[in-house]
Amino acid sequence: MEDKERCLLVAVQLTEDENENDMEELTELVEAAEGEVISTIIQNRHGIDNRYYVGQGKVEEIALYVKELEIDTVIFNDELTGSQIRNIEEIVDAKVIDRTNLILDIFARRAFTKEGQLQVELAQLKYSLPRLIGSRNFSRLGGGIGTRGPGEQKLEIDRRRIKEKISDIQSQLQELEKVRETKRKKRLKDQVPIISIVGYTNAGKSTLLNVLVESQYKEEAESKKVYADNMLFATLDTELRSVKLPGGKKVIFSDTVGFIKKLPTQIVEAFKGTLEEIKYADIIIHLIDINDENLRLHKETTTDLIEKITGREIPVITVYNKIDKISGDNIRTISTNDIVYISAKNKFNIDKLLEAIDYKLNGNKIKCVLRIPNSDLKTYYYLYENRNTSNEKYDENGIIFDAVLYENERNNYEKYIEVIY
Ligand SMILES: Nc1nc2c(ncn2[C@@H]2O[C@H](COP(=O)(O)OP(=O)(O)OP(=O)(O)O)[C@@H](O)[C@H]2O)c(=O)[nH]1
Ligand SMILES: [Mg+2]
Repeated sequence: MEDKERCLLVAVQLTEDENENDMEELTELVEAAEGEVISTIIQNRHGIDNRYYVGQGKVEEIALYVKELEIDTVIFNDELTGSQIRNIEEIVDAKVIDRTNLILDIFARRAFTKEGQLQVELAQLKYSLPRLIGSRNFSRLGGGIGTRGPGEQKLEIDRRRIKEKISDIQSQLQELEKVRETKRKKRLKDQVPIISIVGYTNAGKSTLLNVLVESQYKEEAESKKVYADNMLFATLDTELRSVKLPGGKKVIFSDTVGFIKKLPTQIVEAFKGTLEEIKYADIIIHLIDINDENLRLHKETTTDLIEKITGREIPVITVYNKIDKISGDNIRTISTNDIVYISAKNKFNIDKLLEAIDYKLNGNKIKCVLRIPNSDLKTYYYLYENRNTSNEKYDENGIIFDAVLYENERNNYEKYIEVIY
């Protein structure tokens, strides 16, 4: 097995910052990029140093650490300018990358679709463009974290070629966007509501989608599952799955790329198409890991990004996940139609969540017995496909069955209703 890249993490702690938590997240990011964190340096400062990000003395200290601990890569917790990278590399004998670079690297590893790969490449090119001039070390980077992906050799070509490449990718992405647009229009025409599962990375979005798929598709369930794993940014592409609500109406659930604090602007721009899918949601499920130590901060990050991306008010259901990991008395877990507590892993309260969505979209339901004459069997077939029906019995006049109707459509079926429970 190949040895893991030995990484040293560096952050500046501004006054009253929550930087220690940041370092945990940066460590997880390094792990997602298959590197190993050897040590961590945090410097308390009032501001960021223009030349070195940390103070010059600190850079010299870093250089010593690098020698002593045989560090391959020094990773800074903020985005560095080209000249900061250059200045640090003059003192430190290791590859120097920043948080954005690291996230881009993880994205490059996880992009499997054509669109995902193009988006990552676009983000990488946009990141490298302002950092090209005078950077002596791009060719020295060799390989490893921060140099991988579709854009890797392109760092050496000149600005003009990069700009050409950027516009080429942008037009390819526009073509793909048209395909997406066509599909979206069809969904709108079919009036199938979209429920977008949104949340911080690793909250359990893909696991939730898989549980929904499992509950509804029998033999085909395996083939419809998406990738879920305990790592940051397991998902990069948007996946859509059709699911029936308790009343029988169909909706489409979407699972997409997770959010993170300081999500690089290059990523937000390049993944615009993917992220903007949530703009068309009828309901957003904001999924939160209830055990998250930085729950409040991560919740705010997600809420801010949702607002930024959608630019309009979309009903949100806040869903706390992984409640199997907390002991029973620690938390009030009374679910409502706005807040639902679930365990995607243990399939707990998934029915509650579906009920909440059904209620928000369609209102109250009534259970009734319907009698439909032979002359209007098409109404029965419609209900069979689009509502929950059961206990069908036929006689010479027609069909009698149990059905779930939505209160707001009761008038349409009034003449067929025999009993209301
Ligand atoms: N204990 C527990 N673990 C869960 C639950 N739901 C998800 N997980 C675990 O959390 C990890 C992340 O799950 P994912 O579904 O990949 O998370 P995600 O939100 O899709 O993450 P990204 O795609 O990386 O943004 C996996 O190891 C899951 O098994 C849960 O209800 N309880
Ligand atoms: Mg996922």
